[in-house]
Amino acid sequence: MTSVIATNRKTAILGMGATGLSAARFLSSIGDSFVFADSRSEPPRLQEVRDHYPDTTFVLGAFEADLLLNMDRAIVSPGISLDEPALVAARESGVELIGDLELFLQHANAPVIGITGSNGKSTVTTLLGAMAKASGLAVGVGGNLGTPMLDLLDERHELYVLELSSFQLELLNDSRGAIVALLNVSADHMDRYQGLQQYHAAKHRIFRGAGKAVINREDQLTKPLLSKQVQLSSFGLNQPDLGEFGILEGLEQGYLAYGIERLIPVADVALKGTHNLANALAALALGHGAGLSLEAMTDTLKTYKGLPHRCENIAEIDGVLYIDDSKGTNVGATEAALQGFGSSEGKNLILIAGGQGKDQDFADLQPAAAKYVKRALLFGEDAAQVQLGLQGACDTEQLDSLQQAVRHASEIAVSGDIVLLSPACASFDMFSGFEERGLCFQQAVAELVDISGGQPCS
Ligand code: UMA
Ligand code: ADP
Repeated sequence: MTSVIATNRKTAILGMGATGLSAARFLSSIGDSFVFADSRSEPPRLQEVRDHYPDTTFVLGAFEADLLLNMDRAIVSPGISLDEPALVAARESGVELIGDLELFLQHANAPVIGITGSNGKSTVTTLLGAMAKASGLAVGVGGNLGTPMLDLLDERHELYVLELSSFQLELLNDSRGAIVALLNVSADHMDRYQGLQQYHAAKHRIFRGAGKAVINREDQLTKPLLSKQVQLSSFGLNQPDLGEFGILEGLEQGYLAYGIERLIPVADVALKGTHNLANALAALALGHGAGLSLEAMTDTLKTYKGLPHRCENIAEIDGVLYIDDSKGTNVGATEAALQGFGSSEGKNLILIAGGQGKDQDFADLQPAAAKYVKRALLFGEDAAQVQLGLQGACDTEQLDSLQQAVRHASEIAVSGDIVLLSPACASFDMFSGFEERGLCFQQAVAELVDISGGQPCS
């Protein structure tokens, strides 16, 4: 932990989840006091937290509009909308609103890499973390991915790699010279934002005060509006110019390259799927910007297989491959999975999708569904919305549960097909998160293996 002097400002921590608790640990470690507030009257682990901070005031239940008016600042958890009347009133009366990211950047004593985008953040973050480790650096890896960033602060770290969500970026004003990436932008969290423009603006805050920025040259929405704002480099699946990362000699037989320098054959990259080549190139561009050796990075690409529930092969039964892409929680992610596994020789995918739709437009899946999906099996709260969006593109059917969808998929799939769970939706209507949903899929597939035989994938 960094040695810092307490500020003695009247601080409120809003939200008693992972972020709020990490902020409490951090403030306690520097001797700062704080007040906790949560809009739930009984947040989980309340008693344990009260016992841990016996002198702290807890304000529980719906936020009153004047909640923060006698505070100097509030540390706002990412799940809390800045449109909350209490936060609007606080801003108007000059109370400073910050996120854990601001606090982190104020206290980090090593270079910081920040990664955002609608999809691929966790993959690029963990891949880059592994590359940094392979380069011999003591690296802290976390953020939206899991370990809250304030828990990563450690004087021994030589580099930090952070996954950043649009929510975490909403309060960022200055990333203090961080190396940042915006991987791609497609609609997500439309239940929180007034439209794509507002979401896009939140993502673009990552460029404020950045030292270097990596963007996706095939996605215009990743380009900073003021391009002179920051030193730029780019990645893309097309041929790179000098100083850029890309692919030479085609996706099938080609190479990941830096300008005209071939770095590694596509075939040697352990991560599968076209979108993962883009992720690999983004990680190379960021690592290069941070001074990691190209050799250590390409070695990592040969072994790094990716995180669970992201296009993970589960089993092959009677020639049918079952893939768990439970982390495909928005239309952009599912579209990438359809493109990545669809066959150019005819429809080969049985898609399992549905859950909480987050006000997305599922018609955006139509072109890929029309090309690759034999039938879409839909379940969960917004199954009907997904069905409506796909109408005319492929056959669709609603099922009562994920287990039922898997069983039904096994009845209609023929050898050479792929059964793909890529829900394009959040999971919270039926599961505690995408992990539980993915495990439920895997369990249902394991039951099929027991009944029909087949091979679990290693
Ligand atoms: N709360 C309120 N009022 C509200 C909303 C929430 O009081 O209006 C309280 C809840 O009662 C709860 C606490 O705030 O006690 C939860 O805070 P939070 O929703 O900000 O969540 P944390 O537990 O702090 O977790 C957050 C991220 N969650 C969100 O952004 C919603 C976690 O990302 C992240 O791992 C964690 O910080 C550590 O950095 C999760 C996520 O779903 C995985 N992220 C979204 C995504 O990836 O799409 C953005
Ligand atoms: P995030 O952390 O942004 O949610 P992940 O790396 O966890 O991203 O991947 C989530 C899902 O997004 C994957 O399961 C896959 O369906 C899709 N995906 C991953 N990388 C990309 C990419 N570069 N472009 C589009 N979709 C992607």
